Amino acid sequence: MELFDETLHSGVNLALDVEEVIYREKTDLQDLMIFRNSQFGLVMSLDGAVQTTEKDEFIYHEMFVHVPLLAHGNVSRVLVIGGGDGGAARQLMKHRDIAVTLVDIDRSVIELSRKYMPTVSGGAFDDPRLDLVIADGCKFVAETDERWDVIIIDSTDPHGPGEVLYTLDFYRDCKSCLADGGIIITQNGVPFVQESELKTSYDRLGSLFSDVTFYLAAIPSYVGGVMAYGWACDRAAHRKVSLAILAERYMAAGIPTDYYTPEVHQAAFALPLHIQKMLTRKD
Ligand code: AG3
Repeated sequence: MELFDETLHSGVNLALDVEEVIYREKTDLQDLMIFRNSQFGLVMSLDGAVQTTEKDEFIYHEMFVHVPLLAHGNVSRVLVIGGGDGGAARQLMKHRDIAVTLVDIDRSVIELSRKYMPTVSGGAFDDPRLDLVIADGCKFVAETDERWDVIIIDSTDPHGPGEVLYTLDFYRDCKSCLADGGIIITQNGVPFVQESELKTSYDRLGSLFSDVTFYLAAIPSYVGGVMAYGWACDRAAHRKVSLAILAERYMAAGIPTDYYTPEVHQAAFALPLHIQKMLTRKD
């Protein structure tokens, strides 16, 4: 059987059985593959790195979306940068009274995800509350005059085309299109194997925002342990919302989930000491 061999991190490879290749294409922008694996179901990879799998995407996307939305408590507009598979968009559509702008650079990711992995986006791209923009996310945030309550940066890792989505300039432009009290959430890699990425994001976001931290979730197809989401805002109260209030908001929102609970939300911000020690700011 063919083996998918992810070589994203030096010295550690993730090998997945390829039961069937569903689609493979090298686009102008990236090398995309969709294949079937017995544990993860359908898997989408970009440039040799697992992006989304049918079986565990709910963990990644629920924590990406419901944590900032329920922490904030009054979100009406969300900007997603990347996220062309539609997984974050599907979670966002569970919330009432929401308008989403999704900006992805590669239309083929969206089309292929809709076609071959339809459960990931679950109809989000047909929802009138979603405004799809095919554009470079960096350019988009630099040029727009609009404002959003939450910005979700659902990027690839900081190598190749995704690298610009980790720069100080990009974070600064994102900040300038945040509404008052808004929150930015980033995909910040697996700290055990991507320590320098974590430190760099902490320094960059920390130079722009007063409340910067990370929260964690284990995504089985992202090798190396728990993954970190970056959290940046200027309103510390969002992070200190009580369990009772989170539970109230969760009930009121009426969102079906399989990973997220208010307790998991709170606990995700507890950082093990070795990760806290990575976060020493140099400014
Ligand atoms: N965003 C996260 C990709 C992380 C890849 N890292 C890895 N395989 N260890 C992908 C987009 C999902 N919506």
